[in-house]
Amino acid sequence: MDFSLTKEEQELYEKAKTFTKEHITPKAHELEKKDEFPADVVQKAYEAGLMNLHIPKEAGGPGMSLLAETFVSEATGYGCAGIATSIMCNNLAFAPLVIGATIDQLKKYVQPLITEKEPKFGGFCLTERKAGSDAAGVATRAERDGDEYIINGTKCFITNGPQSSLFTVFASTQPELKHKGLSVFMVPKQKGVKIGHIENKMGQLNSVQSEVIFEDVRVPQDCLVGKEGEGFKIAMMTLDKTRAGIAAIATGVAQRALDEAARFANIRHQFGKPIGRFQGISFKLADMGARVAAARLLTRYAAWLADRDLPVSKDSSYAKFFASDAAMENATDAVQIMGGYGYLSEYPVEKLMRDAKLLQIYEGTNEVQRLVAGGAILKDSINLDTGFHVEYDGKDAPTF
Ligand code: COS
Repeated sequence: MDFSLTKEEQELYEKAKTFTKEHITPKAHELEKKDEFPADVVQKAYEAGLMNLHIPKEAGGPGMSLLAETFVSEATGYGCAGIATSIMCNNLAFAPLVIGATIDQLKKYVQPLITEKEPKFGGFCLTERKAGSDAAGVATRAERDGDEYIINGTKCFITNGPQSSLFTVFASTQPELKHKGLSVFMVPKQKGVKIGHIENKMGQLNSVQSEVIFEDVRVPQDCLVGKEGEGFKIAMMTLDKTRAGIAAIATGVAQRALDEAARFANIRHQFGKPIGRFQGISFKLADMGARVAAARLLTRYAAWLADRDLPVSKDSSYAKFFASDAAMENATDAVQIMGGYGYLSEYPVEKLMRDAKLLQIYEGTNEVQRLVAGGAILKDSINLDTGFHVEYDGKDAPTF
C-alpha cells in the first residue's frame, strides 16, 4: 500500500494550498459579510486551473481523477467551505453528464463552458421542496413533443443557481413508474428558465443557493442524458462519485479547526502555563487530530475506488458522514477550547461551526449516508461466515 502522492497530485495539492493562503483564507470573513457569490475569487481559481478537473480530455477538460479533485476541495475547504462549494460545484453539476452523456454531447454542451476566458457554471437540479432525501419523488415533468422535450417544474437549494449557464435537470418522463420514470437533461439557460427565491442561510454565506424554475422550457432531444428512465440510476452513480468531494471540503474544515485551536492553545496562558499543557485541552486536540486523519483516509479511499469504477456507495457514504461529522465536532471543540474568542465573529472558528453544519446536510444528509452504508453492511452479511456457527431464531444464515 502506497500512501504517497504522484508528482502531479502533489503539485496540484500545493498549488491549491498556496491559492487558499493567498486568495481565500485572508478574505473569507470579509467576503461572507456581503452574503453573495464570491465572483472574484472563483474567477482566480478558474484561471489557476482549479475547476472542472474531471472533464475528460476528449471534451476539452484536463481529464484528472476524482482523487485529484479531493486535493483541491480539501485545500480550498480549509480556507472557506462556502468558497470551496462555489468553486467545486461544477464537479457535481457536470458529473451526471460525464457518467451518462456521449463525448459528442459533452463537446456540444460542456466544452464551451470550460474553455472560455470567464468561468461558467452548471447547476445540479435534483432537489425539490417535496423531494429531498426521497430523490425519486421529483415532480418536475419532461414531456416529449416531436423532437423536443418540454420541461416544467421548480427546483430548490440549487448551488450556483443564479450563476449557471447549464442546468442538469432530473425530471420525470413517466411519473407512474416512480424512480424508473426519472430522466436527466442538460438544459441551457434560456427563456422559461427563471431564478426564484435566493435561500438565506446560517453559514456558507460565500456560496449561493436558489430556486430554479422551469416554465415550458423546450430542449432538443440530444439534451437527454443516457436513455429515458435512467435518471435515478445516474443520480445515484453521480452522488457515489461526488460525495468524496464534500468529504474533502469537510476534511479541510476539520483540519482548520484543529490548527486554529492548537495555535491558540500554545499562545493562550492561564494559571501560569499555555492551556495546551492541560490534559483537558491536549486530549481534545488529540481526538480532533485523529478525526482529521481518519476523515482524510476515508475520503481518499472513496475517491480511489470511484476512479477505478469499483463499488463505492458504502465507502463514499462513510467518507461523507464521517468527515462532515468530524468537521462539526472539531469546529465545536475549537469554539470550546477558544472560549470567548471561539464564539466571537472577529475570530476564525465560529464561522467554521456555522459552515460545517451544512456539510452534514447537503449532497445527501448524514442520515441518508447511514441508510446507504447500513443497508450495504446488512447485504454484505448475507453470505458472511464468521467461523462461529450458532443458530439465532432457528436459523444459522441471515436473511435480508
Ligand atoms: N448506483 C446505482 N444504482 C443505484 C444506486 C447506486 N448507488 N443506489 C440505488 N440504485 C438503484 C437500485 O438498485 C434500485 O434499482 P432497481 O429499481 O432497478 O432495483 C433503484 O436505484 C432504487 O433504489 P432504492 O430502492 O435504494 O431507492 P430509494 O428510493 O429507497 O432511495 C436513497 C435511496 C435514499 C439512497 C436515495 O434516494 C438518495 O440518495 N437520497 C438522497 C438524495 C440526495 O443526496 N440529495 C441531495 C442532492 S445534491 S445537494
